[in-house]
Amino acid sequence: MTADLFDTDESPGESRLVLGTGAVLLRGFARPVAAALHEQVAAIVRQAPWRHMATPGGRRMSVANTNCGALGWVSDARGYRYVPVDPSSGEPWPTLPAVLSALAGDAAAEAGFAGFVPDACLINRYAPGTRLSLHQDRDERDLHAPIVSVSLGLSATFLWGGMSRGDRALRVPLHHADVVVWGGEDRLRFHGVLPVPQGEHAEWGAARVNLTFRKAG
Ligand code: MD6
Ligand code: FE
Repeated sequence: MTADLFDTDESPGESRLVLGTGAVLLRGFARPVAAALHEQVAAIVRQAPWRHMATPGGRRMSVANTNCGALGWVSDARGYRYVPVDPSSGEPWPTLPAVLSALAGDAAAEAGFAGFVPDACLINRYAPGTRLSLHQDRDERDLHAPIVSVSLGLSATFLWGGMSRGDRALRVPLHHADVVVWGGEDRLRFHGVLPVPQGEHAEWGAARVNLTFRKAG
């Protein structure tokens, strides 16, 4: 299958693309709260600024990130894990704003995961040219909870792979305000992001920002 299959003009309004038994892309789902998300992310970044964490192998991650919520995802020489305190400041991560947790809960319910209450929101920022290589998300304690992923700013191509790293990956364009929810049988799918194309977004500038909501603890 090719990306072109999905790369249609679906506006106006929303549509959904089923990616698996436990995974769905909700096009434009975050649009009603997009301006509020921009304000809230700006406030979070004032408290817990963007940083480039070190990989366990000692390289600098090209994606910049920060967190909000009771737990934040960090990477360093000791590995990947969730911690309650921002290692850069020694302070707790900024609290998860209500507009963010409501969006995550609504999207999860829309995808069939009622009652999702995230305790962690990882916020990734991709400058043009930045990519995220194929990986699985398995640092969360409870792999039964889904993950809700909100794309903001510049568009990018999402790689939606299989259960093994070598499985062929589907290329799915993700645009501003798109939300992907996945859990269940699809929770451990390999996934990644191709290098983000150059561009300028009216609200977010030359960046793609991705929020992933998890139940980490
Ligand atoms: C991104 N997202 O879209 C990277 N992981 O920028 C992820 O790595 C991711 O979107 C788990 C669940 C949803 C995701
Ligand atoms: Fe991931």
